[in-house]
Amino acid sequence: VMGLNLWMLLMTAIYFHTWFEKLTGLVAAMVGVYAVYVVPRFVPALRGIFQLRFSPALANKPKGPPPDAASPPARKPFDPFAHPPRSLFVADVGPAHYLVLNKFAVVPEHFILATRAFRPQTHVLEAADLDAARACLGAYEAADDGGLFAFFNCGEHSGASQPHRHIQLLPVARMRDGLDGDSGAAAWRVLAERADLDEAPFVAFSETIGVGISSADLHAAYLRLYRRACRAVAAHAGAPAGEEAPAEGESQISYNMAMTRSTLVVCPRLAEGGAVVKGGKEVARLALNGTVLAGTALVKSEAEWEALREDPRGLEDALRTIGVPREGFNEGMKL
Ligand code: B4P
Repeated sequence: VMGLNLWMLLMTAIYFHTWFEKLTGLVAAMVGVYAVYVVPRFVPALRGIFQLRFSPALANKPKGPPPDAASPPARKPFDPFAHPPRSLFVADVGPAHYLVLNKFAVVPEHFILATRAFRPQTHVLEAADLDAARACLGAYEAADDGGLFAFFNCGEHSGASQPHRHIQLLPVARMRDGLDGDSGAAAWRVLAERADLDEAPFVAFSETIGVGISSADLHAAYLRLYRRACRAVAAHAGAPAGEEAPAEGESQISYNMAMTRSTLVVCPRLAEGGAVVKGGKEVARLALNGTVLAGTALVKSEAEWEALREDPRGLEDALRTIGVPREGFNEGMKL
């Protein structure tokens, strides 16, 4: 009887633990509990506001075991988008995609568009991926005036961590919430849509996409931008212009893509992070993903946070190293 009681106690504990985990995930996703502070910072190179978010809680986010080439992992790594819990599942989008709430949301209502069947995150996007993202942007805009910012991280230098293909969606109004004072909130705009994107310290390519753009035209615009990014990386490395990058299969470069209702942007990436230097010493590394194209960065350590608050030029220095440097880029380079 005692054995049975212990077994029931254990099962009850596992049951509640699982539910607790799901519930905390759901609550975190809905309210964005991971963002503790948000401050707008002036970045002179962009002549505007760049927001910095501080989330020390994320520094302790559970990580998988480090890859060990000598002994392959005993179990397949966990894929959060293979069988999402019902508490995070939002809705199907067409036959091949669905929406799931981000379990580690920094901005409230951050959600994710994942492929139903596994597709590699490192492959060139298909027309159906872009169509599904566009459908989300359109549906959201009809319900809320702020619109959505969609981003995609591809490759080892892009900030991506999950290999199952997914495009992330952030409500613009929620990104504006919490900015210091009315002036900060009023001044902040999604970088991908700003005219001074061309003045960012890194190179990014953009095209205007009309509301009624066809699926084929949208995919063609993406491929044009992706290929320009591939050529920029090759030119930066001093490599001769090779063959055009294929329209499918493994991406030739790391990049971030951003999509809004009016703009599509591809930013080639050469490094995931840039050094934050204080008093001539590197105090931290600022890691950046596709949210950089919204005009925001996430900081996880106190040292990084303090260094960047004291001297926002550290942010510019980091931005200069994550991609193909803007300085001198147009000189003698034919894209
Ligand atoms: P990836 O493309 O693979 O990587 P990422 O967005 O850079 O996030 P990463 O996982 O590296 O986490 P980080 O600490 O840098 O996207 C994977 C996505 O799946 C992430 O959104 C992740 O949270 C989500 N996910 C993982 N496990 C999940 C699960 N079990 N169920 C549901 N979703 C799951 O960043 C932490 C979070 O902060 C990320 O969401 C990131 O996108 C976001 N973030 C980073 N910079 C930000 C900024 N400036 N503003 C707002 N949010 C920001």
